[in-house]
Amino acid sequence: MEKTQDEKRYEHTLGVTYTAAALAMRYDAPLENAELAGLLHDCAKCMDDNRKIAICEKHRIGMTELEKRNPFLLHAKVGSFLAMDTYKVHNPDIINAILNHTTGRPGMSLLEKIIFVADYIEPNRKQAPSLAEVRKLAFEDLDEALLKILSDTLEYLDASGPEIDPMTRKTYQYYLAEKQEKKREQNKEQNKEKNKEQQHTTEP
Ligand code: DGI
Ligand code: FE
Ligand code: FE
Repeated sequence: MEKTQDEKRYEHTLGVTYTAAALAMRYDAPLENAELAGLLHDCAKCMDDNRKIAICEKHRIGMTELEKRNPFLLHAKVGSFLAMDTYKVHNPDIINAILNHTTGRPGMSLLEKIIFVADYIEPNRKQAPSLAEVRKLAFEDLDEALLKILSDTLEYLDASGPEIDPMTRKTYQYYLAEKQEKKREQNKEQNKEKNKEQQHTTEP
């Protein structure tokens, strides 16, 4: 990575690698997979836009019109291809973590979530709003951190004007719905417990 990335991007890459390792320790994910996915996640980031498009065309990697208009989004797709083709990584979970690290996707694996979150909170990041809060949250509740990152990112994109990949919204909606569903289940359980207690106290 040192050879294919500028200094700042390489620092970011190392930051994501050890932050992903720390999160893997916290959430019991395979450490080496987290480190390797972190190291490779932006391997196509410093590549010229035309080159990213050319790689997609040559290897028949599908591009949406939105991706063609915003080729930086392709660094995730091209990165996952290079991880297999150049770096000979074939673990599908690692490949997916690289592929989905920018927009996320509904139903992410633990490793995908770890890379997505580590990418946002690693120590060299300075600008995102609520960074201190998200950093703390990441080690308390990974899904809450994921949701907060998605909502902050969408808010920032909505305010600053670039085109939004439908997948970014879809991911946010999915995890918001998942949280609401969890809450409903919890309330149901609590009500059941309450009813039981009431029955006990009203029994003769
Ligand atoms: O490659 P990195 O900078 O380390 O991080 P990344 O791959 O997560 O890209 C971060 C940027 O991507 C951030 O500025 C928000 C932006 N982004 C995320 N989803 C979308 C998006 N940009 C556009 N235009 N559309 C999206 O849907
Ligand atoms: Fe990236
Ligand atoms: Fe990154």
